Amino acid sequence: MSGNFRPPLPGYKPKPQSPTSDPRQFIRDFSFHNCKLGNQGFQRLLIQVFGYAGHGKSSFINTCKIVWENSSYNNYTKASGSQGGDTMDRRTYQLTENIILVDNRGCSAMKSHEKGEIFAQLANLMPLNMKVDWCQGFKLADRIVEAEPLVQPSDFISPIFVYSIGHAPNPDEKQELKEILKTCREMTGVEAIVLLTHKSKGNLERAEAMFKDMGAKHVFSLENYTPKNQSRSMEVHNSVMKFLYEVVQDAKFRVDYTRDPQKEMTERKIFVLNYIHNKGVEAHIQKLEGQKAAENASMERTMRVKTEEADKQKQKDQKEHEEKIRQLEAEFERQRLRDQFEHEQRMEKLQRGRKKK
Ligand SMILES: Nc1nc2c(ncn2[C@@H]2O[C@H](COP(=O)(O)OP(=O)(O)O)[C@@H](O)[C@H]2O)c(=O)[nH]1
Ligand SMILES: [Mg+2]
Repeated sequence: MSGNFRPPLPGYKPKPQSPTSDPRQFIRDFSFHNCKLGNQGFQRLLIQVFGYAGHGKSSFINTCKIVWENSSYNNYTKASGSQGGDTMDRRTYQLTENIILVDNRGCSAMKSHEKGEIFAQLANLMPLNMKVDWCQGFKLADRIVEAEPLVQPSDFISPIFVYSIGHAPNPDEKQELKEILKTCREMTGVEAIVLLTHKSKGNLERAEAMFKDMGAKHVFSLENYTPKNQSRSMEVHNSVMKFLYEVVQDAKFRVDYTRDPQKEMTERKIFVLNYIHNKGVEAHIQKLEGQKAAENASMERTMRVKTEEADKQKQKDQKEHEEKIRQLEAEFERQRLRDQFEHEQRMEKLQRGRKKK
């Protein structure tokens, strides 16, 4: 257990934090110290925002900050103005004394090594406020080990998967989304909360049904504040407050039971290292199978070329043979005609000789 563990003092009564109190106050006053069993070693609640690049993670954190600070539009996260999104590092944004929003680096297509990176960030195995470089296999495992002194088991993770409904996933992408949510659940022990952005850009009902179908328990949706959409909206404020309230309530509920942050961190590390290892083995097998398939294809090509050449040669031989036969037949015919002519000549000469006699 972490050295930060603080059991409740004798006679200590947690501050009343009933879900019926004012949501803003409930969120602001939230502290793991006020949980039924004390903080059990947890200090900060990390709202871990993850997902594909360009789906609105940084804009969502901006939106949360704007709503929480009740400020006018401010690009706290330097969210890109372009469609692709451009967050290359893992940055933290303080919401309250004990709640931190984490803007993780996303990726455009979840190639297997990039998925390892996503899960390493989500498991909080990568340092905060540092650049995230994508790398594969052992390099990622090495970086996880190097980062050990920089990461805090006392950080409690709430995974938030951000997805733009402006994007209609094809069956392969749906399968991938399912796998990401499943892996997140297996690794953190909780369902990721799904946050749908670009609310007015697609079919909201269909997107909600799709994620519910994939096992998501909580699906929120909103239109983020962006440079093009800065005007204050009651709907956005209500959505963000509802979202934050749900996240905090869920964290509190989970820490009201016996927990061990250090053990959980170790388990997450083992999970990610196994994930990286298995993906490495899969990639190696795929590579070998690819090489075998290429060799087979090359052998088939060679065989095909040889067969074609043999067929061509056979056809050529056949043609030459036929030509020879034709020449022989022609020669034979000529010879026959010559013989016949000579025979007729001889017969004529014989008859002429008989007549003279
Ligand atoms: N219309 C609309 N645009 C959004 C929304 N969220 C983000 N954007 C835009 O989408 C682009 C990518 O957003 P960004 O937050 O940088 O994505 P990230 O890569 O996931 O952090 C930017 O141009 C944003 O202005 C949204 O809810 N609605
Ligand atoms: Mg970003």
